[in-house]
Parts: sequence; structure tokens; C-alpha cells
Amino acid sequence: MKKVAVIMGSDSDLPVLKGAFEQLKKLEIPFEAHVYSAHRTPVEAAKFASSARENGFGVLIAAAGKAAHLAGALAAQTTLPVIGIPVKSSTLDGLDALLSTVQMPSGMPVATVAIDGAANAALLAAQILAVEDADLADKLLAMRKAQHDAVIAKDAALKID
Ligand code: RP5
Repeated sequence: MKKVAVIMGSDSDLPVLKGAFEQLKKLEIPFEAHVYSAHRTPVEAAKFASSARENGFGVLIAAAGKAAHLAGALAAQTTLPVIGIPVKSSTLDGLDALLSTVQMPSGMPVATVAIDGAANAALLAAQILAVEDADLADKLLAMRKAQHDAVIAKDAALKID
């Protein structure tokens, strides 16, 4: 199976990414996590992205806050799909990172999830890999069924006083 790369702009983003690691582990998807910054280590970030395909990666997840250019900077260096997680790390509540990540120019897509939406980033990465992986698709289906059943159980247990 292809690996998922989880790149964060700073180690201060790590707590947000717990939800992504959890989902990737649950689905037994091999992944690597790294700290590369679009601004502080632009050469290393570009090098990682440009060699990601030959290094066995299938999807890149990029989490960054503030002027969050990481996902776009990685996308500029690879034709692998890049998923951006805008991180809420400043006084602007993540809106700065959301707009910096989502407003990519035509020709350079980044699939942007919600602010701090790490779990969905991992699930979207899994769904991309599952296009060519029936076992992974089955695992995703089982997760959807469990999610469905949990809501049905909550509905049955709902009591309004
Ligand atoms: C961004 O700036 C990082 O992704 C992080 O969310 C934010 C703050 O970084 P630190 O100053 O905590 O390293 O580049």
C-alpha cells in the first residue's frame, strides 16, 4: 500500500494531528510524519514533496496555521493529491489558515478540510488510496456502518424531559 505523508508546519501543530494519526492507525495505513515549514524550511519542504512519489507516498496531508502556505507549497512540487488542514493557531481562530489553504490558484489544487479537521483529512487520504485498494475500501465501509449504527442507537436512546 502507498504511504501517507503527514507534514506539519511546526511541532506546535502536533496536538491537532492526533485525530489523523488515530484514523490512519485504525485503518492500518502506513504513514510518516514530519515537520517542514513553507517559510522556515522551504528547501526541505520542496525536496520532500518533489521526491514523495518515488519514495512510495500516495497522498500528502499538510497542516499549518496562520499564513498557512504549506499545503500549497507542497502541491506546487508534486502531482500527488495534497490535503490541507488549516490549523487554529492564532488570534484569527484559524480563518487566516483556512483562507490561505483553500484559496489556491487554478491549476494547483489543494483539497482543504475544516479548521483542525485532522480526522477527515486522514479519512479522505484513505478514500483516495481505497480507489485502488478493495481491502481498504471494505474497512472504510465498516467504519461508515459503525458510525451509522451509533447514530441509530443514539436516536433510540433519545429522551426529552
Ligand atoms: C505555522 O505557524 C505553523 O504551522 C503553526 O501553526 C504556526 C505557529 O508556529 P510556531 O510559531 O508555533 O512554530 O507556520
